[in-house]
Amino acid sequence: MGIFEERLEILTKQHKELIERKNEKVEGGNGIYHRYKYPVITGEHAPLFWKYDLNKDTNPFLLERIGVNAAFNAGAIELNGKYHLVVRVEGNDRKSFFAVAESDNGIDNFKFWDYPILLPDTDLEETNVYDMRLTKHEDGYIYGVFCSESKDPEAIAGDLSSAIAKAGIVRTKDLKTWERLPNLKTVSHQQRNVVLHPEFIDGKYAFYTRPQDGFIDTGSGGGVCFGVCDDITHAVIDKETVISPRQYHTITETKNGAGCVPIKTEKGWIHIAHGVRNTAAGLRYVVYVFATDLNDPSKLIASPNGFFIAPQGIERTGDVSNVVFTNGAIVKDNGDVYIYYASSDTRTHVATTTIDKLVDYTFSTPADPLRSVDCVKQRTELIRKNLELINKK
Ligand code: BGC
Ligand code: BMA
Repeated sequence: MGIFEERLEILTKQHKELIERKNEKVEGGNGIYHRYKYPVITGEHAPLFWKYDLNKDTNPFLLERIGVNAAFNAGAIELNGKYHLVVRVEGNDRKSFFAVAESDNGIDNFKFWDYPILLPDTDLEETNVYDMRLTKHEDGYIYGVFCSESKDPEAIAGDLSSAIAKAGIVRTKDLKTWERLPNLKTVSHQQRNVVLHPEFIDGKYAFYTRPQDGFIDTGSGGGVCFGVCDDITHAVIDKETVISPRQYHTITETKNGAGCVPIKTEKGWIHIAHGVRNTAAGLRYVVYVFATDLNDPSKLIASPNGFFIAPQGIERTGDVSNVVFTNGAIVKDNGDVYIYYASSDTRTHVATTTIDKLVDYTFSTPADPLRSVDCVKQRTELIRKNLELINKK
């Protein structure tokens, strides 16, 4: 066997083993959700025919030609009984694109469809796209809202990093044919982490936004906002109201942003979002939860303290270390919940829970008392009650 055939055999075997590997639930944990032993999607899951020229005449050594670096920040949706992720795939060239990966059980055997999504090219300045949220809207469409990034035309000479982030909007019925709508317009010129609410609010489309002054700096942006628009085909939001604020010395101090499409429960809309704080080692991203009123999703009604998911073990390390981020969850009719979260801008994991546990977590976890002294009082109260119970026995 020549070098080409030998390599093809090894690579094919390794890829098949990875795709078919059974995942294992990690027992124990905090009771709120279960983690799994293996990530569900990684750059290695990309088919060989995405990366290699498989023609021996033009690639005699079977060298990789167009590498895939990472697979993370996936939107998620159940369609035809199957679990679908619209994954942010990043090439070795740092450009991201979207690709659908599908699984029968949501925890393993995720397989990419043959072709990535080719978005309609409506803006020649658009350089990168990422982090799609998939909303099954009551108007009958599945919407994808994502970040469309271009270089800031006003950046001073030599500044190659300043950029403009906008919310791109596409819609589909089958994840195969995508219609692109004009980008969302808001007062803020920077928008990342925008999510479309699944229901009409007083007959209008409603969005969760995150106004920012700069590309990285939130500046005067107060946190995750809520805003409505009349026409999704020319979406304009005139007024954004803060619903989950940034706060000093909390997990949302530097910035925060909506994540999954809010989950409707008997007690309110449950939002799974991300919060960021700055540290000497760079930004730390965690996932947190809040709830808003069923009839008025702009009204905050519950704020469990601290983070819901923070990076652990291998999750701490990657291209952008110390990051967990989520923009997709699937809720089954039987109440099972699959939360897809990515770690360190590198790979995608799943955490599973149920609606009942999520509701209990959201509405029975005490809020952050905001000051050390009050946190001690809060914990002391828990300890006192527990010791009373224990000593009674
Ligand atoms: C990256 C994103 C990141 C953003 C802000 C973009 O260029 O692609 O992953 O969230 O910058 O740091
Ligand atoms: C952001 C997000 C993500 C990313 C995170 C950490 O602002 O939009 O794309 O996971 O930064 O780099």
